Amino acid sequence: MGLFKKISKWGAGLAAFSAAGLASAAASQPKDWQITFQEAASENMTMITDFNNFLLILMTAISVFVLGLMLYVMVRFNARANPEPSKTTHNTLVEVIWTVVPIVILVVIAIPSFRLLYFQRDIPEADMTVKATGYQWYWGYEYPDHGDFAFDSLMLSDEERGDQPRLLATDTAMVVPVDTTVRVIVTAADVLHAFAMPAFGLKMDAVPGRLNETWFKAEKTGTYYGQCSELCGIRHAFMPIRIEVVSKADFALWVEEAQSEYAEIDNADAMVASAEFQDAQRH
Ligand SMILES: [Cu+2]
Repeated sequence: MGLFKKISKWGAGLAAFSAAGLASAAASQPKDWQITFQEAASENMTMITDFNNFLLILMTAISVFVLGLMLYVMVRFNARANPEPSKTTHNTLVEVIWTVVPIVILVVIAIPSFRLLYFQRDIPEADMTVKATGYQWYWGYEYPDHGDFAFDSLMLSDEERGDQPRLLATDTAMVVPVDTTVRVIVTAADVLHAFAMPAFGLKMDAVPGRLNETWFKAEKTGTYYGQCSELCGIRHAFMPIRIEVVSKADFALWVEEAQSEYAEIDNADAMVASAEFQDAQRH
Protein backbone atom coordinates (compact mmCIF):
# COMPACT_ATOMS: atom_id res chain seq x y z
CA MET A 1 0.00 0.00 0.00
CA GLY A 2 1.40 3.42 -0.97
CA LEU A 3 2.17 5.89 1.78
CA PHE A 4 -0.47 8.33 0.59
CA LYS A 5 -3.10 5.64 0.53
CA LYS A 6 -2.06 4.60 4.00
CA ILE A 7 -2.34 8.13 5.30
CA SER A 8 -5.77 8.67 3.79
CA LYS A 9 -6.90 5.35 5.23
CA TRP A 10 -5.57 6.44 8.61
CA GLY A 11 -7.60 9.64 8.30
CA ALA A 12 -10.70 7.70 7.42
CA GLY A 13 -10.05 5.39 10.34
CA LEU A 14 -9.81 8.36 12.67
CA ALA A 15 -13.06 9.80 11.34
CA ALA A 16 -14.78 6.48 11.83
CA PHE A 17 -13.33 6.26 15.30
CA SER A 18 -14.64 9.64 16.41
CA ALA A 19 -18.02 8.93 14.82
CA ALA A 20 -18.19 5.75 16.86
CA GLY A 21 -17.15 7.79 19.90
CA LEU A 22 -20.17 10.06 19.43
CA ALA A 23 -22.58 7.16 19.32
CA SER A 24 -20.99 6.12 22.57
CA ALA A 25 -23.38 3.32 23.45
CA ALA A 26 -21.97 1.62 20.34
CA ALA A 27 -19.85 -1.43 20.80
CA SER A 28 -16.47 -1.27 22.44
CA GLN A 29 -14.25 -3.20 20.07
CA PRO A 30 -11.00 -2.79 18.12
CA LYS A 31 -11.16 0.02 15.55
CA ASP A 32 -9.39 0.30 12.20
CA TRP A 33 -5.92 1.80 12.65
CA GLN A 34 -6.33 1.97 16.39
CA ILE A 35 -2.98 2.49 18.11
CA THR A 36 -3.99 3.02 21.72
CA PHE A 37 -6.20 1.15 24.18
CA GLN A 38 -9.92 0.84 23.77
CA GLU A 39 -11.89 3.48 25.64
CA ALA A 40 -12.00 2.60 29.34
CA ALA A 41 -15.36 1.46 30.69
CA SER A 42 -14.27 0.69 34.25
CA GLU A 43 -12.20 2.42 36.92
CA ASN A 44 -9.62 -0.34 36.59
CA MET A 45 -9.10 0.36 32.87
CA THR A 46 -8.99 4.11 33.53
CA MET A 47 -6.17 3.49 36.00
CA ILE A 48 -4.36 1.20 33.55
CA THR A 49 -4.63 3.81 30.79
CA ASP A 50 -3.38 6.60 33.07
CA PHE A 51 -0.46 4.48 34.25
CA ASN A 52 0.42 3.61 30.66
CA ASN A 53 0.34 7.28 29.63
CA PHE A 54 2.43 8.28 32.64
CA LEU A 55 5.08 5.67 31.75
CA LEU A 56 5.04 6.78 28.13
CA ILE A 57 5.83 10.37 29.13
CA LEU A 58 8.49 9.26 31.59
CA MET A 59 10.31 6.99 29.15
CA THR A 60 10.08 9.55 26.35
CA ALA A 61 11.73 12.12 28.64
CA ILE A 62 14.48 9.65 29.60
CA SER A 63 15.11 8.69 25.97
CA VAL A 64 15.28 12.33 24.86
CA PHE A 65 17.64 13.15 27.74
CA VAL A 66 20.00 10.24 26.94
CA LEU A 67 19.91 11.03 23.23
CA GLY A 68 20.75 14.67 24.04
CA LEU A 69 23.70 13.61 26.20
CA MET A 70 25.01 11.32 23.44
CA LEU A 71 24.74 14.03 20.79
CA TYR A 72 26.50 16.47 23.11
CA VAL A 73 29.35 14.02 23.73
CA MET A 74 29.67 13.21 20.03
CA VAL A 75 29.93 16.87 19.05
CA ARG A 76 31.84 18.31 21.98
CA PHE A 77 34.33 15.47 22.68
CA ASN A 78 35.11 13.93 19.31
CA ALA A 79 38.81 13.61 18.34
CA ARG A 80 38.75 16.74 16.19
CA ALA A 81 36.97 19.05 18.64
CA ASN A 82 38.81 17.70 21.68
CA PRO A 83 42.27 16.39 20.63
CA GLU A 84 43.66 16.36 24.21
CA PRO A 85 41.23 14.17 26.24
CA SER A 86 40.97 14.61 30.00
CA LYS A 87 42.38 11.72 32.10
CA THR A 88 39.62 11.96 34.75
CA THR A 89 38.40 8.54 35.95
CA HIS A 90 36.19 9.36 38.96
CA ASN A 91 33.71 12.04 39.84
CA THR A 92 31.92 11.36 43.10
CA LEU A 93 29.13 13.85 42.51
CA VAL A 94 28.28 12.45 39.05
CA GLU A 95 28.37 8.87 40.37
CA VAL A 96 26.02 9.70 43.23
CA ILE A 97 23.63 11.44 40.82
CA TRP A 98 23.51 8.58 38.32
CA THR A 99 22.82 6.12 41.12
CA VAL A 100 20.27 8.11 43.07
CA VAL A 101 18.23 9.49 40.15
CA PRO A 102 17.39 6.04 38.67
CA ILE A 103 16.40 4.83 42.16
CA VAL A 104 14.08 7.80 42.55
CA ILE A 105 12.61 7.10 39.08
CA LEU A 106 11.96 3.45 40.00
CA VAL A 107 10.24 4.46 43.24
CA VAL A 108 8.10 6.97 41.34
CA ILE A 109 7.06 4.14 38.99
CA ALA A 110 6.57 1.57 41.76
CA ILE A 111 4.06 3.60 43.79
CA PRO A 112 1.28 3.85 41.16
CA SER A 113 2.17 0.38 39.90
CA PHE A 114 1.57 -1.26 43.28
CA ARG A 115 -1.54 0.86 43.84
CA LEU A 116 -2.97 -0.51 40.58
CA LEU A 117 -1.96 -4.07 41.41
CA TYR A 118 -3.68 -3.96 44.81
CA PHE A 119 -6.75 -2.33 43.29
CA GLN A 120 -7.05 -5.29 40.92
CA ARG A 121 -6.18 -8.02 43.40
CA ASP A 122 -8.32 -6.88 46.34
CA ILE A 123 -11.67 -8.19 45.21
CA PRO A 124 -14.34 -5.90 46.65
CA GLU A 125 -17.65 -7.06 48.12
CA ALA A 126 -19.38 -8.31 44.97
CA ASP A 127 -23.04 -7.66 44.10
CA MET A 128 -23.24 -10.74 41.94
CA THR A 129 -21.18 -13.60 40.57
CA VAL A 130 -20.83 -15.02 37.08
CA LYS A 131 -18.80 -18.11 36.33
CA ALA A 132 -17.07 -18.19 32.96
CA THR A 133 -15.78 -21.52 31.68
CA GLY A 134 -13.48 -21.84 28.68
CA TYR A 135 -14.09 -24.75 26.35
CA GLN A 136 -12.38 -25.72 23.10
CA TRP A 137 -13.62 -23.41 21.56
CA TYR A 138 -16.34 -21.31 23.13
CA TRP A 139 -17.28 -19.83 26.50
CA GLY A 140 -19.94 -21.00 28.93
CA TYR A 141 -21.53 -18.76 31.55
CA GLU A 142 -23.29 -19.64 34.79
CA TYR A 143 -25.33 -17.35 37.02
CA PRO A 144 -25.34 -18.93 40.49
CA ASP A 145 -27.01 -15.88 42.13
CA HIS A 146 -29.95 -15.73 39.73
CA GLY A 147 -31.38 -19.23 39.68
CA ASP A 148 -28.34 -21.23 38.62
CA PHE A 149 -28.98 -21.08 34.91
CA ALA A 150 -26.17 -21.69 32.45
CA PHE A 151 -25.64 -21.20 28.76
CA ASP A 152 -22.90 -21.25 26.13
CA SER A 153 -21.73 -18.46 23.89
CA LEU A 154 -20.48 -19.40 20.43
CA MET A 155 -18.96 -17.31 17.69
CA LEU A 156 -21.22 -16.44 14.78
CA SER A 157 -20.06 -16.93 11.20
CA ASP A 158 -20.01 -14.09 8.66
CA GLU A 159 -23.44 -15.15 7.37
CA GLU A 160 -24.96 -15.20 10.84
CA ARG A 161 -23.36 -12.21 12.52
CA GLY A 162 -25.52 -9.35 11.17
CA ASP A 163 -24.21 -6.01 12.51
CA GLN A 164 -21.80 -7.59 14.92
CA PRO A 165 -18.08 -7.35 14.16
CA ARG A 166 -16.30 -10.18 12.36
CA LEU A 167 -14.65 -12.81 14.60
CA LEU A 168 -16.11 -11.09 17.69
CA ALA A 169 -19.79 -11.80 17.10
CA THR A 170 -21.42 -14.32 19.43
CA ASP A 171 -24.85 -15.90 19.60
CA THR A 172 -25.42 -15.23 23.31
CA ALA A 173 -23.68 -12.78 25.62
CA MET A 174 -22.75 -12.51 29.25
CA VAL A 175 -25.23 -9.88 30.47
CA VAL A 176 -24.51 -7.76 33.54
CA PRO A 177 -26.05 -4.64 35.09
CA VAL A 178 -24.23 -1.31 34.93
CA ASP A 179 -22.51 0.13 38.05
CA THR A 180 -22.51 -3.27 39.68
CA THR A 181 -19.50 -5.07 41.10
CA VAL A 182 -19.39 -8.40 39.31
CA ARG A 183 -17.18 -11.18 40.59
CA VAL A 184 -16.10 -13.44 37.75
CA ILE A 185 -15.07 -16.98 38.56
CA VAL A 186 -12.93 -18.21 35.69
CA THR A 187 -12.09 -21.80 34.88
CA ALA A 188 -11.64 -24.09 31.90
CA ALA A 189 -12.94 -27.53 31.04
CA ASP A 190 -10.20 -28.84 28.79
CA VAL A 191 -7.05 -26.76 28.23
CA LEU A 192 -5.79 -23.34 29.32
CA HIS A 193 -7.85 -20.38 28.10
CA ALA A 194 -7.94 -16.77 29.31
CA PHE A 195 -10.95 -14.57 29.88
CA ALA A 196 -10.18 -11.05 28.67
CA MET A 197 -12.14 -7.85 28.16
CA PRO A 198 -9.96 -4.89 27.12
CA ALA A 199 -12.46 -2.11 27.92
CA PHE A 200 -12.64 -3.32 31.53
CA GLY A 201 -8.91 -4.01 31.87
CA LEU A 202 -9.84 -7.60 32.57
CA LYS A 203 -7.64 -10.62 31.90
CA MET A 204 -7.68 -13.83 33.89
CA ASP A 205 -6.29 -17.28 33.10
CA ALA A 206 -8.83 -20.07 32.81
CA VAL A 207 -7.17 -23.19 34.19
CA PRO A 208 -8.77 -26.66 34.15
CA GLY A 209 -9.45 -27.91 37.68
CA ARG A 210 -8.90 -24.56 39.27
CA LEU A 211 -11.11 -21.56 40.04
CA ASN A 212 -9.61 -18.13 39.42
CA GLU A 213 -11.35 -15.02 40.58
CA THR A 214 -11.43 -11.51 39.21
CA TRP A 215 -13.92 -8.64 39.16
CA PHE A 216 -15.11 -5.64 37.23
CA LYS A 217 -17.56 -2.81 37.60
CA ALA A 218 -18.74 -1.51 34.24
CA GLU A 219 -19.49 2.21 34.29
CA LYS A 220 -21.26 2.49 30.93
CA THR A 221 -23.97 0.46 29.28
CA GLY A 222 -23.15 -1.00 25.89
CA THR A 223 -21.71 -3.98 24.08
CA TYR A 224 -18.16 -5.00 24.85
CA TYR A 225 -16.03 -7.44 22.91
CA GLY A 226 -13.04 -9.45 24.04
CA GLN A 227 -11.32 -12.67 23.09
CA CYS A 228 -9.76 -15.74 24.58
CA SER A 229 -6.21 -14.63 25.34
CA GLU A 230 -4.36 -17.89 25.85
CA LEU A 231 -3.35 -19.97 22.86
CA CYS A 232 -5.68 -22.94 23.33
CA GLY A 233 -5.73 -24.84 20.10
CA ILE A 234 -6.60 -24.58 16.44
CA ARG A 235 -9.75 -22.50 16.98
CA HIS A 236 -8.30 -20.23 19.66
CA ALA A 237 -9.04 -17.17 17.52
CA PHE A 238 -12.70 -18.13 17.24
CA MET A 239 -13.94 -18.01 20.82
CA PRO A 240 -14.79 -14.34 21.36
CA ILE A 241 -16.35 -12.89 24.49
CA ARG A 242 -19.29 -10.52 24.36
CA ILE A 243 -20.46 -8.73 27.49
CA GLU A 244 -23.67 -6.71 27.36
CA VAL A 245 -23.85 -4.07 30.07
CA VAL A 246 -27.47 -3.03 30.58
CA SER A 247 -29.48 -1.00 33.09
CA LYS A 248 -30.48 -2.73 36.31
CA ALA A 249 -34.12 -2.88 35.17
CA ASP A 250 -33.16 -4.44 31.84
CA PHE A 251 -30.97 -6.91 33.65
CA ALA A 252 -33.89 -8.04 35.83
CA LEU A 253 -35.95 -8.57 32.66
CA TRP A 254 -33.14 -10.50 31.02
CA VAL A 255 -32.73 -12.72 34.08
CA GLU A 256 -36.41 -13.61 33.95
CA GLU A 257 -36.12 -14.48 30.28
CA ALA A 258 -32.85 -16.34 30.75
CA GLN A 259 -34.27 -18.47 33.56
CA SER A 260 -36.86 -19.93 31.23
CA GLU A 261 -34.72 -19.87 28.09
CA TYR A 262 -31.51 -21.42 29.37
CA ALA A 263 -30.87 -24.73 31.01
CA GLU A 264 -30.41 -25.11 34.71
CA ILE A 265 -26.96 -26.28 35.68
CA ASP A 266 -28.36 -29.78 36.37
CA ASN A 267 -29.07 -30.07 32.66
CA ALA A 268 -25.82 -28.51 31.59
CA ASP A 269 -24.35 -31.73 30.20
CA ALA A 270 -27.07 -31.96 27.59
CA MET A 271 -26.51 -28.30 26.82
CA VAL A 272 -22.78 -28.72 26.26
CA ALA A 273 -23.47 -31.66 24.00
CA SER A 274 -25.89 -29.60 21.95
CA ALA A 275 -23.39 -26.75 21.71
CA GLU A 276 -20.73 -29.16 20.50
CA PHE A 277 -23.16 -30.48 17.96
CA GLN A 278 -23.90 -26.94 16.74
CA ASP A 279 -20.20 -26.19 16.59
CA ALA A 280 -19.52 -29.29 14.54
CA GLN A 281 -22.36 -28.38 12.19
CA ARG A 282 -20.92 -24.96 11.66
CA HIS A 283 -17.41 -26.01 10.69
CU1 LIG B 1 -9.30 -20.38 24.45
